[in-house]
Amino acid sequence: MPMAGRLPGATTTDQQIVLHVDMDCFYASCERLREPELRGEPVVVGMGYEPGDSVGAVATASYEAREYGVESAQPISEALERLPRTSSTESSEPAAYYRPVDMEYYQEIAAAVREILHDLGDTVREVSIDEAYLDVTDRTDWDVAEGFSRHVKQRIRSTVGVPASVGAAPNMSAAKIASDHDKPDGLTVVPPDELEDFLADLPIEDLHGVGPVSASAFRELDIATIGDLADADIETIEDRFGDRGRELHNRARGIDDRTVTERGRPKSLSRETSFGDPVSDWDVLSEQVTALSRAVSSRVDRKDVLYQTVGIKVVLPPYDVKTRERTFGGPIDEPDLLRETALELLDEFEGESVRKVGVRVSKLSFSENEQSDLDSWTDRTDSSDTGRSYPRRGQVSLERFAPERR
Ligand code: TTP
Ligand code: MG
Repeated sequence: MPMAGRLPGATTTDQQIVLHVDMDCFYASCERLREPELRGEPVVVGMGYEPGDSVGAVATASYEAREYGVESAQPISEALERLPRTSSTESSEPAAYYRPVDMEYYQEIAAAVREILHDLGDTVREVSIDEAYLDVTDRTDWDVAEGFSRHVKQRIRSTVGVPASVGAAPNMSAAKIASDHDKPDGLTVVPPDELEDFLADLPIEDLHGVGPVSASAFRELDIATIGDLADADIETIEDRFGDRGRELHNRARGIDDRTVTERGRPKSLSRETSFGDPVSDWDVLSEQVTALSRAVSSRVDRKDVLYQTVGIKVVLPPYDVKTRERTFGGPIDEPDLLRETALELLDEFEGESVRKVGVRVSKLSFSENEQSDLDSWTDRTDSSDTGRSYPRRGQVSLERFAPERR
C-alpha cells in the first residue's frame, strides 16, 4: 500500500541528481597508500597506544579491525584489548597495525580527492575531510547515473589511490543514506521512482541525525524503520521531537528541499534598509535604492563575483514581502546597470507606503570560475535548451566521462 502523503520527488528540487561521496576508513586508507603492506590487514589509526601512554582514542579503524569491535572514538585501551599491536603478539593471534594520526598527510590526500570532485560535480559541498555532496544534475541522467557514480569512484581510486563509497539520489539526505548503504567500496544509486522503496525498510538509525537516543525514542512510538516514520502521524512526531521531527519526517518521506551549495560561497549578496515609519515619498525611496545598489556593487567588488540576476525586495505594512527580479543573458558586474535595473523594478511600487526596501544580486559566479562562465555564456546564446544552468548536459557528460581523462 502506498504510504499516505509520501510524494518522493514532488518537491521543487525533484530534478536534482545529488551524489554523496564518503571515503572508506579514510585515515586508515591513507596509511595503506604509503604502506601497501597494510592492505587487507587490520589497521587502527589513533593516539596513545605506545608503551607508557595511557590516554588516547581511535580515530578510525580499517574494516578488518572493525570486525573485532574496534571503532572510531573508542578509548585506545579498549582497542588494544580487542586487538593488540602486531609487534606484541605471536604471528598467529589476531592483531592490528597501529599508526599515529598524521593530519597533514591526510589533508594532502583529501585535497587531491577534492580536486577530482570539483572536476566532476557542478557544485560541491565539502562536509568534512572525507565527505562531500556533489550536484551532478547537469552532468548525468538517471539512466546513466550508475555509470557516472562508478566513474567518480574509479577516478578517485586510479588518481589518488584510496577507496570511496558513493551514493546517488534525488536529494542530499537520501544520497547520504545511499553512500552509507553498501560501505566499504559501495555504490548505491536510488533514482526518484525507487526512493520510497529504498527508504522503507531501512532502520530508523540510517536517517542522518538519528542517533541511539532518538532511535530508542522512535522505537517507543513503534517506529523502527524509515518507512514507519514516513507513515507516522506528523503531529505525534512534532509533539515529541519538535521542528527536527518535522524535518526527519520529511526526509523519511523522501523530501529534502536543500540544494547543494558551496561552503563560504553565498548564493546572493544583498543590502536592505528598514524605515522606522513607512515611507511613500518617491524621492526618498529611489535615493535609498540607489544607495543600496551602490552598497551591493561594492560587496560584489570585494567578493570578486559576477551576477546574472538583479532583484529588489519591498516590504509593505504590515509584513507583506514583495520581490521582483530580472535575469540577464550572462554574468555581469555593471554598477550602473544594477542601479538602473533596481530602480526600474521599484517603479511598480510608486505611491505605495514601504517599510523596508532591499537590493539583491544572485546567480553569482566566482572569479576562479570565470573561464567556465565564458563557456556557459557561449553555450547559452547558442542553445534552445530550457532554463537549466550550463554547460549543456549531453556534451559535458560525454566529455567528462572519457575514461582516459585522468
Ligand atoms: P568517517 O567518514 O566518519 O569514518 P571513516 O572514513 O574512517 O570510515 P567510514 O568508512 O565509515 O566512512 O570519518 C572520516 C575520518 O575522520 C576518519 O577516517 C577519522 C576521522 N575521525 C576521527 O578522528 N574521530 C572520529 O570519531 C570519527 C568518526 C572520525
Ligand atoms: Mg568516511
